Amino acid sequence: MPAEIKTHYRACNLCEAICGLEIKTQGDQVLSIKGDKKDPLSRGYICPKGTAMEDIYTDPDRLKRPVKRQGDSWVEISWEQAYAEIADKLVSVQEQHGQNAVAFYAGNPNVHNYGSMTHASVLRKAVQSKIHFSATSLDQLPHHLTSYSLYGHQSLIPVPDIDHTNYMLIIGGNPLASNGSIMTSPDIPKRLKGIQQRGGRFIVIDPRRTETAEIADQHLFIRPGTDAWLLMAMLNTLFAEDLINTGHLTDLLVGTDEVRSACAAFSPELAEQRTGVGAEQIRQLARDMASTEGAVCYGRMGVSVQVYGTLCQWAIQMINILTNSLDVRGGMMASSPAFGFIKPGESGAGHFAAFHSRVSGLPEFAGELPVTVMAEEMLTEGEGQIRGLITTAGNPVLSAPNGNYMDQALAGLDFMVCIDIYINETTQHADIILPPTSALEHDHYDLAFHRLAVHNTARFNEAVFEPAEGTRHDWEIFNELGLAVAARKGMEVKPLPSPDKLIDRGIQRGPYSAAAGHELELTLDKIKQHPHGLDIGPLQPSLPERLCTSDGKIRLMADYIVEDLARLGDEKQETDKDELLLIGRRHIRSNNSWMHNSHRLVKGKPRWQLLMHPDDMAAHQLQDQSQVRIRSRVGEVQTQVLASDEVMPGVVSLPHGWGHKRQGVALNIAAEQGGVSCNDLTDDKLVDRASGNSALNGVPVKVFAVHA
Ligand SMILES: Nc1nc2c(c(=O)[nH]1)N[C@H]1C(S)=C(S)[C@@H](COP(=O)(O)OP(=O)(O)OC[C@H]3O[C@@H](n4cnc5c(=O)[nH]c(N)nc54)[C@H](O)[C@@H]3O)O[C@H]1N2
Ligand SMILES: Nc1nc2c(c(=O)[nH]1)N[C@H]1C(S)=C(S)[C@@H](COP(=O)(O)OP(=O)(O)OC[C@H]3O[C@@H](n4cnc5c(=O)[nH]c(N)nc54)[C@H](O)[C@@H]3O)O[C@H]1N2
Ligand code: SF4
Ligand SMILES: [Mo]
Repeated sequence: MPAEIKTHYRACNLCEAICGLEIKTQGDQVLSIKGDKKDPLSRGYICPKGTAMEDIYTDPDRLKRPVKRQGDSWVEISWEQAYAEIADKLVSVQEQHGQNAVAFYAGNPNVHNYGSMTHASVLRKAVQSKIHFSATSLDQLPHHLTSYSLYGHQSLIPVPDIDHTNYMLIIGGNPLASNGSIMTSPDIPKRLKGIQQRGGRFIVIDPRRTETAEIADQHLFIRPGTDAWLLMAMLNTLFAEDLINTGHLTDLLVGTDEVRSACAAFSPELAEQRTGVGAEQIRQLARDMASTEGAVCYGRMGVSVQVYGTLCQWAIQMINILTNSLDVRGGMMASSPAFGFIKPGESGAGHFAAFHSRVSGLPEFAGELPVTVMAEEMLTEGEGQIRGLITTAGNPVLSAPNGNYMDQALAGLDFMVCIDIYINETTQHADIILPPTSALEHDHYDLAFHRLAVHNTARFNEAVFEPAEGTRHDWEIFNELGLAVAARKGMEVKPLPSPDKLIDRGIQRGPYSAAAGHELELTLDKIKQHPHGLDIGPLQPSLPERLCTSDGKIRLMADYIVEDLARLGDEKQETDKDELLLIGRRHIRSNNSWMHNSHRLVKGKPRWQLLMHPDDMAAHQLQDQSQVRIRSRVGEVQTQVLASDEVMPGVVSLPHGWGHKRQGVALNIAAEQGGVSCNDLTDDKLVDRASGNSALNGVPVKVFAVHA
């Protein structure tokens, strides 16, 4: 008799949109994956990656047992042997070279996996190293630093109230490809169209005419890395034209006059020279922000991950604050999640520059050093050199700047262990790989992204499939390896109960709990009764009560902003006519570096080529679709160029996460794909100096024809 057909509901955890899925299964087969129409947040929306959840589950290249390197090959070993050997090697490295000779790198999928978020601390406690890196410093670090210094907590990050806004300025974000970032907003095409349907507008500022720009009311090209000029000129206009309105926040603000004098020198005319956006246009953006009720200025990767990332994110907050767009309907508001609700006294607020990296002296933030120094900390000899590494769900060889240098650094380590499902560009350097179960095999509650959602909901889903026999979830690996390391050191570390129990505790202390006197009296059990997700309602103004600063005020200026403004003002304008500025690109069918082993996602025409403006191609005597060499300070790659007027003259675009032909990679479908790694060009010395975040956009390169 064929197995029974079952219907499961499960949120997708591949990107920040957290779409509800309806999954039909029979036995251990997936029959279909569709959007869950009853999910109050995603409303039935799904993107092509959602259906590829099946491919991760069935991927023959996915590891299910620990593997140990033996020369150029891998042998399966038992969990017990793996834990014992890892504990022994890690502790030996520490005994020989000190506690901090073992470092951690945590990649992006950790924040999409609640068990990793709740349990990584067990292993950290046992290892006792203070050297931590994560994908945060390739990404949203400027947002954390800005929220930490303005609002007193790194996670009190306001998000656009996209469902009620009447004017949205999107700078350096492409939500039609990314499905929204630091703005969990599934069904983004409809949400953006909704702005237009209520008579509002949205504007995109981007060096590329992106999918989002195509449907926007207006698109403005901007020279990469120059946004700070535009944003400062908008602030300048707000003061010059007397457009400041600080609404209900007025009494909380400290330092408005300092902001006024800081932007005095940044006129729209200067900004025009730097950015290529007309001065009058810039003034109009400022006037529209000020005159529209329910307006929001929002910036993402393009402005966060560039040389002025922190300054840009700070200026964006200033624009919202000074146009009465913060903490108001239709503006930017903090979400109110059932778990992880930030209020005064909440732990994890962050700290900044408590110590600095050994070689380049970049500051820590919240206990993490910038990834951009990870390789040099491994390759530079001396006390404090990193000699052992634990990676969890990360692929820095393809994700971090100067990938070849990273590759070299990992190859030289004394010991490396990876918690990962694949043997890829990074994990191939491991001595032992510990593979966790795949997403469909464990339960799920999104800890990170309800916190950044444009509408408050809560959703818990049971596992779709029983985990394969003898496998472990990420959280179990953290518990078990943590205990093994502690035992080897003769210390005691307690394992944590399963993640569902931990979040139930958090929910029962949260804003909708009986303890808080809320009528919902939420518990995890109550949330479980809503498998499509529980609707808790739209975003609400809440900031004055939730500010986590010591005096309950918002201090607008910070020293690092003053320093960065001086750096901006002193900056020379580039004059090398041969130089082009490299930017990234995301595509709806790709996800960072690790979804290229799904046939259904990679099929069709290739998407990894270099895009270049036809005028630049003519100036460089290049033919469309020909092979080109791209050279930067740190490296050179060869790939195919496509002529495209999507990118502005002077700019070239190459997506990251490709280039799977590196030796040792065991990803069969991915390795058949063309393309090179964009991060073999990006420069580990090009950083946002305020935060230490990498500058992966706006990298100077030269492009040459390849002659047969
Ligand atoms: N399909 C898909 N979705 C994803 C991901 C993915 O890989 N694929 N990754 C996920 C992750 S980890 C993240 S962080 C988010 C990112 O989400 P987004 O930030 O929305 O995505 P990007 O496509 O990187 O958008 C950055 C935009 O900035 C532009 N840009 C580059 N340089 C500059 C500049 O100097 N100034 C300005 N104004 N713009 C610039 C680029 O052209 C690009 O359009 O996406 C998430 N979602
Ligand atoms: N040039 C350039 N570089 C970029 C970017 C860019 O826009 N341009 N974007 C940056 C951004 S925003 C980000 S977030 C980073 C991402 O950088 P990383 O996080 O380092 O890289 P990912 O490609 O997300 O790799 C994820 C890894 O996790 C594994 N994995 C997937 N699911 C699980 C799981 O459930 N458990 C475990 N243990 N492992 C799992 C995968 O096999 C893969 O090895 O890349 C950054 N790099
Ligand atoms: S947009 Fe796609 S990848 Fe992102 S959560 Fe939704 S279905 Fe998953
Ligand atoms: Mo990211």
